[in-house]
Amino acid sequence: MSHISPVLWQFLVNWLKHFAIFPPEASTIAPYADALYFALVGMTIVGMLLVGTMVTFFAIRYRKSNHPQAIQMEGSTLLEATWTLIPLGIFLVFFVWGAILYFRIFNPPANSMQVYVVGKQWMWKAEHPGGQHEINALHIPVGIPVQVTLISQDVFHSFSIPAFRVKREAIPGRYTTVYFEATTPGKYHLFCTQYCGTDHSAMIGWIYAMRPDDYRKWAAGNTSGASLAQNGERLFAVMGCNACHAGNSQARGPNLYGLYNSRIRMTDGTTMIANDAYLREKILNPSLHVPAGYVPIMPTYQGQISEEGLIDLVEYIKSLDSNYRLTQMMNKSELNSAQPAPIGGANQGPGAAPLPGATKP
Ligand code: HEC
Ligand SMILES: [Cu+2]
Repeated sequence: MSHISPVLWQFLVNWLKHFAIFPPEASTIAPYADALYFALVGMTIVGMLLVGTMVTFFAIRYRKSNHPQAIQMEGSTLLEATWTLIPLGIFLVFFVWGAILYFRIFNPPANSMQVYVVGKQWMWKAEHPGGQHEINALHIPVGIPVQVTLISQDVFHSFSIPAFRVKREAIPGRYTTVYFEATTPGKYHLFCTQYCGTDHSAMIGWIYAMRPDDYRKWAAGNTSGASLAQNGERLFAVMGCNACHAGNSQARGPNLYGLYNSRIRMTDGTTMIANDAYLREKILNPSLHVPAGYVPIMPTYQGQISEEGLIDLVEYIKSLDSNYRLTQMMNKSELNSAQPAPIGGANQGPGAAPLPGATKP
């Protein structure tokens, strides 16, 4: 190989060594995604060899010198049924397999740790509910499911962590979520995989998957002093929301306590779940969906508040819900024990004093 330039050779060796095509499997779903991927590749290779061999074999066997006169064949139902039903069966196997994987990927456990990520030209801004802010970096604990709520402040971006086999669009004006559970501590690439302008290729960050203990230390040392909910509470007062949402009998707007994830009946008779998207939409476009029994007097805050501010407000309104608080506290107590406690069995930890009336969802 001496005729290859040594630089190129070094590059190739390094590239292969670091599995540039196949990043490490560092999340719980990575092996499942890879299994499906390799099965599809394997099946494609088998199909290619089968067809290729047959084409070559028949081309030689029935070449013109052997068979100068072509013979007209009529159809064979058995043959046609065979080559229809066998591939159909194979494709259905992959359909079901893919569907099962899809549900696994798109159904985060209810007690997932929440993180918000705002994409903008050209950076990723991550915000932890505890008030840790990061740019082009995201610290997470291993062994705990993490749900990232994504939004873009300008154009489409795509949040992709190859080592975790996850990718989700960050869309302007809409929350999307992606969830993963890291298995191996380490530093992994975060890419934007949607062309988003001049510096798209520089929109790269790092995921730091840490042992829960290390993560706790990092989180304690990097807090900005105020949690997102506390920032939100401040905004709630500054923007005058509490003038109408004070939660007392004179208030002109609905009480927001316990609102999160509840089912709201609208004036037009439909119902909606008060999820993150609903809360955000309500602040920007209040007259779009009006809860039954209220007059649409809430002003719009469009253009007066950044995506980060909206996240703070949403997180504040979420914190008014005792179920949400409880699940987030369960995560904290999981983090406090050196060994990640099994999901659902973690609410005996010191930080998880039971809330009055709180039930596990
Ligand atoms: C002028 C009074 C007023 C102000 C100020 C106001 N709201 Fe509202 N809000 C209302 C009313 C009335 C409703 C119910 C009717 C509607 O949806 O328009 C409502 C509905 C809501 C809802 C949906 C509640 C539900 O039960 O579905 C949310 C969430 C909300 N407001 C948040 C806010 C936030 C956050 C702010 C500040 C940025 C704010 N509001 C400012 C009056 C107000
Ligand atoms: Cu981008």
